[in-house]
Amino acid sequence: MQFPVKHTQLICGKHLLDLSRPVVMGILNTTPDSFSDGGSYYEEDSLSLDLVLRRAEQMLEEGAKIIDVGGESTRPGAASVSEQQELDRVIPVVEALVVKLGALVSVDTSTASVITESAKRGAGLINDVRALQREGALVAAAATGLPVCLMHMQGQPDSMQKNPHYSDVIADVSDFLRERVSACRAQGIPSERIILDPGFGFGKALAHNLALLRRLPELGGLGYPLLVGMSRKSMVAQLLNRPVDERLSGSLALAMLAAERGAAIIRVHDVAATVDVLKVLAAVIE
Ligand code: 7PJ
Repeated sequence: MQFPVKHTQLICGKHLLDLSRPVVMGILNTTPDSFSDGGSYYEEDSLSLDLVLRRAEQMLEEGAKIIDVGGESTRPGAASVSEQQELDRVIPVVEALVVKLGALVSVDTSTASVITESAKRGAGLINDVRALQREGALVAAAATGLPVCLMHMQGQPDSMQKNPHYSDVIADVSDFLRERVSACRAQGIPSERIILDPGFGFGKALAHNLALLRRLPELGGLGYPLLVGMSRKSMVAQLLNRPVDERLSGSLALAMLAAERGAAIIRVHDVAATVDVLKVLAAVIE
């Protein structure tokens, strides 16, 4: 089996991202209330750039190729952030990671101004759980010239897990992603700069998440690299009944299964362990 990615080299600003083998994206949340690593970089009540830098450096040493910086928690029930709060949290972090570590930084945002400002500070990838549907986001993303990750979500973060429903989850997700690809292309974003993500846990019951994982190759068939994020999510809890700090084995199993089914970018909290798993997989697949 080959990893079925059509575009194996993604130009992310100054970085060239090789996707001929699955790579790890390390999660760095600058929110005080994210469900897993939230608040870890706060001293008293303010975000410590020093702690953020140390964590990012560690993830890079462990083999992460991308650091995904987020300033808005999309966890169900999370406090909403203002545009200014998001800018204040994200932009200094993007700048520090670029200048001090030379990292390939992805910004997890739906906000036009955060997209624009992050790109100015050297971010290499736009990762939007709302697939550039917020006002101004698509135009802003197109203007950066950077690759974009378009994710599927049903509903809105505060209510999406209440009663997710699909007639056919694979068809619904692919139809949505295809529509967003068209919108991007119409705005001048070339297909070489598009990444797709089924959005595990975003308006999906366990059965939906499992179906999407099982049938991930069909989404790969759309012709774009796939990014997946299942790390420590509630699907692991539902399968294993574990609290958030005991979901490593489950997350690793899901990472392996996704990579084996063609995922190109695996978004995780536990970088070192996931990199090991992917090395083993690559050796077997060769
Ligand atoms: C995802 C994300 C994901 C992409 C989050 C969490 C929630 N971006 N941002 N895909 N999840 N592309 O990490 O649990 O699944 S935030």
